[in-house]
Amino acid sequence: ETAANAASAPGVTVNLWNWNWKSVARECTDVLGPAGYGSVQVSPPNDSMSKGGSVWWDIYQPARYTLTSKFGDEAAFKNMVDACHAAGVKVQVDTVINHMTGQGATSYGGYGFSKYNYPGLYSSWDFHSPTCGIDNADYGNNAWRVQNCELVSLSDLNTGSDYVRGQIAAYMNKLTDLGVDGFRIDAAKHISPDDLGAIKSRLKGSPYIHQEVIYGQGEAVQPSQYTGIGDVDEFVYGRKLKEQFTGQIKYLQSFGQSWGLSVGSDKAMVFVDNHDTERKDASAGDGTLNYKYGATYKLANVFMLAWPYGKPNVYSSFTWSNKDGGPPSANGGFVTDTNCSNGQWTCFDREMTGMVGFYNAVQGTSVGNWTDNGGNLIAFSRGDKGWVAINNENGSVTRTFTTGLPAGTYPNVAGGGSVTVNSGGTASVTVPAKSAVAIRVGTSATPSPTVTPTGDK
Ligand code: LM2
Ligand code: CA
Repeated sequence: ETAANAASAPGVTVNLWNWNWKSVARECTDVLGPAGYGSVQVSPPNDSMSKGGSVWWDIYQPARYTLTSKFGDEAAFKNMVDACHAAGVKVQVDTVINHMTGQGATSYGGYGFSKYNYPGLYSSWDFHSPTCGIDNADYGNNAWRVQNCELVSLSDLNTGSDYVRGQIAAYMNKLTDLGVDGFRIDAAKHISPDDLGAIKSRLKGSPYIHQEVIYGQGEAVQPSQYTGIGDVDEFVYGRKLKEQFTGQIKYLQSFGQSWGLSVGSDKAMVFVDNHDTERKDASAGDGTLNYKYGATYKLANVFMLAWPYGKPNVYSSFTWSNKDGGPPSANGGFVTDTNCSNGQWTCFDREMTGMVGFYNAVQGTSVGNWTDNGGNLIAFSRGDKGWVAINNENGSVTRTFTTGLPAGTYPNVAGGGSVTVNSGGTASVTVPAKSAVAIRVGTSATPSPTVTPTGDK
């Protein structure tokens, strides 16, 4: 990282996917800032095609760059950015710049458009033409078609054009002016690195950039082609964690780029799941764990925040049974406030707050004291700053572990209870089934309450 870039280093990112701006603001103040999350990633804030609340994916069909989305208007967006900054949390925006709509005629902001015609913004000549559709076979052998033809019939912007680059950069610079610190580039695989580099060169400041370039073995477009522009969303990471956490996690001792990850640790944004992968069939090779895996999902996230690889991105969104179904909404699809107690939202960010503190405390250390039980229990330390045990077994495990931490009593930041480390750095710990114990410096355990016998009644 250059000195200029260091200012926008994201820390632990949390993807509050499909949360409205008011709810993101409140979460920054009440939860994310106090927990030490470095940044929040929010959904596309621009005006989009509207399916009236029936689906989530209308937000991936931009109608124009005005900030009138189903998540709130520009004033609400600005309030959110300010609230997050006041809480010490940076803001990353999901930007959809490869394409416009493939269908629809009305937007959340009440703007009229048709495919290839967005009054005041783009007309038919701003799109790649003659038009073509990306075929599955193209991914294997034709980078040009992957980047110049239409992805699922979405009108493909001619990102080689000076005018189009100017409009996209103006949109992103407007976000920067509103205080935004970084961008996820949606469908980056479908924009040539040359075009994306040219757009980046027009951006103000030095925003943090991570690009959605989904790795596929032997494909014509590879994530490594984009690392000169910024970080890449590392899709192999979540696929591998799913394999291990539904198998034997002892193998994770050697987890790293040699496992076939598509980019190096310093270029990777990593995640257990995102909105696309959580919806893949459980049997799909490119699917991941998701919130429906319960304790196993949580353990994989504990591992992500404890193991030094890439920049972690925790995912927190709404619960679903229908893969297309939209988030809780009212009045024609406007997303309603996140409610963490009605079962409609996962609020998973709240389950990881202790591990965010762990991540922050162990930066700059390496893994030591690895141990496993030959199966589904692993433990390791991070220098003399933190130690974690992850028990993916169906039964509890009790052992004496070498933690590497100074003697003391530490609260378990991955769950409840506390651990007492003796002067030799060892501790006898019982790790319950499907749970984790994580301790770190900089915390102090509340002394165990003195148990007062109540006597017989
Ligand atoms: C992405 N990354 O590259 C997003 O992460 C992903 O969620 C988006 O697809 C995709 N690229 C385009 O931004 C989603 C969704 C698609 C949906 C599109 C556009 O997974 O199913 O496509 O958004 O809304 C839908 C229909 C599809 C139709 C298309 C265009 O499902 O059948 O294609 O709209 O009308 C004819
Ligand atoms: Ca394209």
